[in-house]
Amino acid sequence: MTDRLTILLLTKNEAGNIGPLIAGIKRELQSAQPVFLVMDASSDSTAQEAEQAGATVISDPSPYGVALTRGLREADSEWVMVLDADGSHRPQDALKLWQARDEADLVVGSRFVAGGGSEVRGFRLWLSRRLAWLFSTLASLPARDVSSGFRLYRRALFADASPQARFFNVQPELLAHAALKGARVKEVGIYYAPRGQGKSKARVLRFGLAFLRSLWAIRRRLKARSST
Ligand SMILES: Nc1nc2c(ncn2[C@@H]2O[C@H](COP(=O)(O)OP(=O)(O)O)[C@@H](O)[C@H]2O)c(=O)[nH]1
Ligand SMILES: [Mg+2]
Repeated sequence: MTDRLTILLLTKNEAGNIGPLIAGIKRELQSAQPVFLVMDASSDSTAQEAEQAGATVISDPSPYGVALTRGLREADSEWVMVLDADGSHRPQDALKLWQARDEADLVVGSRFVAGGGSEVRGFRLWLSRRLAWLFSTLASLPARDVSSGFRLYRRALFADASPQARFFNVQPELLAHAALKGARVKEVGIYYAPRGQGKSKARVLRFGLAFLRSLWAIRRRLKARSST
């Protein structure tokens, strides 16, 4: 079967990173024969590089969260794997997520469980840990690394997700969607490397506030569910 797995990549100026990433995943996931879908918001040659590597490219200038939700709808395979296209997420970990899918509806690649780690230290790691702590204290989500963008989704349970989140705060919102649907969630350790070419698009203040807004909305939704 060739349409079992779609690799969904969100890109904003990842020329130099996207080609080697697709080649690496093809190698590691050879037996799954994945198809590649790229939601591209770039002004560089990312789209051409992705097409040359064999991906279908949809040009969409939307922010990350909006593009991710659209990608989950556009893919039509049983499973959709999403990972960053900047070299931070490694093809060998993609195989780990794929192999963990039995009896799961969502597999989350996590820096904060056994076998996981991060080469990126300092403020960004501190912030991810604080977010993980805040969400686990104030909203009981089914994974610890709430902001991780490395995931394998059983599409049938997520194609109808319509999170309000526009940025990276879409990650905890999709975990809340999983919780509300009773989806089975597994976390597996992944190693987070520094990005390859180019610059991060994260904006700490803007995205931090968006995460806090999501936290409150998620708390309300999960509480309303548990009191019914
Ligand atoms: N389609 C799309 N992709 C984006 C956007 N912002 C970031 N990305 C991609 O999302 C992934 C993670 O973004 P990145 O800048 O590395 O964020 P960081 O890892 O938090 O620093 C990368 O593959 C980016 O190219 C966006 O607005 N639209
Ligand atoms: Mg990155």
